[in-house]
Amino acid sequence: MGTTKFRKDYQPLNYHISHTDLTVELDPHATLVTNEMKIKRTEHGDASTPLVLDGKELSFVSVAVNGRTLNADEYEATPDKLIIHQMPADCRVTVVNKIDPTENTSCEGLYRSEGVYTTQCESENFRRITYFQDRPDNLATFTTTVIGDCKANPLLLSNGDPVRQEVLPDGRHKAVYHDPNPKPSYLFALVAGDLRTVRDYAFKKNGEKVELNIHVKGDKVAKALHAMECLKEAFAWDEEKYGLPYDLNVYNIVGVPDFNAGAMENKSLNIFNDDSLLVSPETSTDTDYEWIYTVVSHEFFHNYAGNRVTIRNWFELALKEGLATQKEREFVADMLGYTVPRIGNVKTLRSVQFPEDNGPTAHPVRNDSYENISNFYTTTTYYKGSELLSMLSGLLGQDVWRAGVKEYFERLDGTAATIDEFLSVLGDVSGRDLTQFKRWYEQAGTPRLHFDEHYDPIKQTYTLKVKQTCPPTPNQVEKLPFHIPIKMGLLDGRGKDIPLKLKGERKALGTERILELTEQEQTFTFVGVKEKPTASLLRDFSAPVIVEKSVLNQDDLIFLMAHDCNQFNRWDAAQQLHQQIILQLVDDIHAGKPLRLDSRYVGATLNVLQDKNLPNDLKAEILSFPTTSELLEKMSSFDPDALSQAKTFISKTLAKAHEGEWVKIFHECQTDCRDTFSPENAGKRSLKGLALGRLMQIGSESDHAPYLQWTNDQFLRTRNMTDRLSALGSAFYLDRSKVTAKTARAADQMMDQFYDTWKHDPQVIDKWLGMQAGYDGPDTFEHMQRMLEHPAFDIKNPNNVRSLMRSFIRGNQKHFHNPEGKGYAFVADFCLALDKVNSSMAADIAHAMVLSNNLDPSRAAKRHAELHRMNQATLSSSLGEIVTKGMSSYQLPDKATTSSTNIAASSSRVTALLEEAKSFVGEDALEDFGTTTFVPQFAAAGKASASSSAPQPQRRSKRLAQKATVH
Ligand code: HT7
Ligand code: ZN
Repeated sequence: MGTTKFRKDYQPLNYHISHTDLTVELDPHATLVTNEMKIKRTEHGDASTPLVLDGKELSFVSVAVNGRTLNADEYEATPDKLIIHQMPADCRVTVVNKIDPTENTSCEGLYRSEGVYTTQCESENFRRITYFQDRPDNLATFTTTVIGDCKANPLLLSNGDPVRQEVLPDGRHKAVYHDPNPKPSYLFALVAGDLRTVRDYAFKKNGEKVELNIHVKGDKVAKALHAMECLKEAFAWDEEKYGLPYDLNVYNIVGVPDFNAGAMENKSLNIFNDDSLLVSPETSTDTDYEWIYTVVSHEFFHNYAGNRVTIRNWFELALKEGLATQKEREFVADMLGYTVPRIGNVKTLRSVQFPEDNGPTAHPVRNDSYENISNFYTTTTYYKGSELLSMLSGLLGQDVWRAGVKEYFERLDGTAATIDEFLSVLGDVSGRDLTQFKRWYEQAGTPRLHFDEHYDPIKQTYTLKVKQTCPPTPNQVEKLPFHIPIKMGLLDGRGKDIPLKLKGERKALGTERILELTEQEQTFTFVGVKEKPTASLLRDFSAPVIVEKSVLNQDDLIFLMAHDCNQFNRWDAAQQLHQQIILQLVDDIHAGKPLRLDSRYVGATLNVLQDKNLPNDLKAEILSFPTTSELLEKMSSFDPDALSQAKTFISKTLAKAHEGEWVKIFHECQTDCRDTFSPENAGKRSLKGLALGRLMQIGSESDHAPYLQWTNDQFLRTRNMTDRLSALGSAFYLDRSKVTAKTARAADQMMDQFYDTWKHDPQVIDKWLGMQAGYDGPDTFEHMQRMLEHPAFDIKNPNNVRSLMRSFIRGNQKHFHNPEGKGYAFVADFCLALDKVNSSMAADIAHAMVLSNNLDPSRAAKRHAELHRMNQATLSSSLGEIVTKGMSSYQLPDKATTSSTNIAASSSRVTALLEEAKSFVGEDALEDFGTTTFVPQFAAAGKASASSSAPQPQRRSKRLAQKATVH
């Protein structure tokens, strides 16, 4: 385990590296790095202060100061540190070292991916390339010379604008780049390889032209066109909405197949995981298309949020990540619609971030301590961080919010900023005191709300009492009240919003407003309320809270599901209802009672199915059940088998009850242009996929139903990957012990055929691996073992690992939580092997393994035993930290109080946050295939909305409407 670092211990730099001249002579096994730094002592150091440079696994060659090579007694060099004892106040330090990019399988520092040299330096991996003050507050300009073989590496790239290119006499060539914007080392990037370029241009408002390049392997060029369109949209949007024009002449994106995350925002040279960049209708789902909007824009928005204004230290990580995520969400809403992507965000919060906030590794959005920074890329940092900014935007109003953000970038341009500074600028611009709001950054844990209501028909008043609490989290027992915005409305008996006038106000302020809860307990009294209303609270999920006590009974939920003008709350009412019904069924299973569904519930879902005004994608979301992860966290006795049984029962019963409607939908939602992406087509395919999944529930019981045939036909005939996968999943995810032999055979045949057709395309094969991970049969573990040994699976490829293993843990909970602990043992063995290859990915998988918060004592003991076994081995520090935290959450049975409180979740790491959703395939797909299978269950994005009331995709401006060219 590393040592703990504390925010309070931050020390400013003793020396400042202001410029770096870096020469990288590429060689597969012995790349030579020459790093000449201009260094000045700051006011914090003196003549006796040594210069301490970070390194990691470097082969030191030499060091010189002002051109004089130092003697061995003048410095200390190890693979991980370089210390120079006597430093002049102002000098040039030249360090030479060697690295081996081919043997580097960590996907950190400089490594090779499919023969292409590439880098990943965030957080602390520039030190894997050369010795440096590898911390975000050392801002330096960079001139980078890349030297490589002309044939193998015709394209040489680094940050900034190209300065010159030259062919050398020995068959190599060199390219020089200069980045004029001082930047921290984590934003450094270098790429060299044989890549083709998709080129286009964007124009700033002032008429300046910017070259946009996407560089990929030759056979992938066509798949990069959608990303180019997204980039152009993001480029124009940021200048239009926030007044932030791009600041260099070139913007490069490179796609590589081996990458630990979704993408990286290196200044003017973004590096992307192929899977977050490349799409085609034949090989990609609608969610993949939507995902590209998310990731491309996220990285683009970092150009200001993190690059122009960076962060003082890693404790401030949420400053840049929260902001990039918040802007990406605004952008996606403008491009694809608001409600359904918002639903995706909330599912992620509830399935992953809330458990994390509830466990032993819970941390405030602005963390105060950490051991391993790479374990700090959590859903709390990104998604809760972004929620805080959405709340601010709601409280200040969008115009003031945007003006405040712009002012922040202007005032702090070229500096390494803090969350305090950000809030102070927003406070200045808005004139609001944000002192209490800052507690959201300082206090971990998810606040709980208790609502009570009282209607007085005589006085015609409606009183809403709200109480907030927040459970203790590590090192934070007492919590002060949060500033919680509660967006709300009140519905009359016909489902119309009534005017809202609080006691003491002169007139009603519209029919929707934000109540600001700032006390522990507060009462809001509305006057002039002529009938008892139904409260629609926390519209659009206006604050990341858990409602522990609601004012709504099942009739109210059914009413809101049908009438709430806030589409998000229609979905949320349905989710609460599904959840209550499912958890009741689980109780009935435990009590041995016969299972049945309440006719009001069956009727309410029929109404949704038949509602002509609901957009297809939203309909599919409303009719889908909460995720298994979310439900497992809420079960009083943890029982994935019973939960699976209850979910199967409910979806089969509803399918039978509404068979005719589902059949109608299946036919109505056939898309005309089946192979293209558009929000409208995506909505249709989403609902059609759900229809097929539900119908196959019926079809799997009898060989006479036509649905297996429909599934087969759709699978064989479609040219669209969403349709192909929804057909495949509808058959493959069925519980093998319950289906006819014909269905099982057909499912296996489709899987084999899918592999044969697509084995040349790694992106599609990742989908196949993800589906294999959802297999539900008596031989699941043998099946998973076969997959690990399959030629399609390579442990060195992070996408393969995520597709197979994370999908198994997250999407196949029934088998992952096998009562004998086989799932935990299987994952533990895998993590031990992976740790030797890629420790960040090993930590990521282990993180998923320890996430669940609510295991029964027997499973908790089995998981603990596996973590203990892992801990006996020599682990990397990142995996070690997760394992130790996972173990710390376990209390020995004699100390345990109840099954739900003795085990706390451990979820400190989401290495591949942006990528996470992409590989998720699993059990939830069983009944919700069309909707949830490829919706990012654990990441920010959701499905596009085809809603007519949702903002429509912006028209592409003429100046961006030209076609990309290939070079
Ligand atoms: N800022 C980037 C984070 C990132 C990362 C973190 C840990 C390990 C590998 C990584 N690759 C990229 C990505 C982003 O948030 O945009
Ligand atoms: Zn980011």
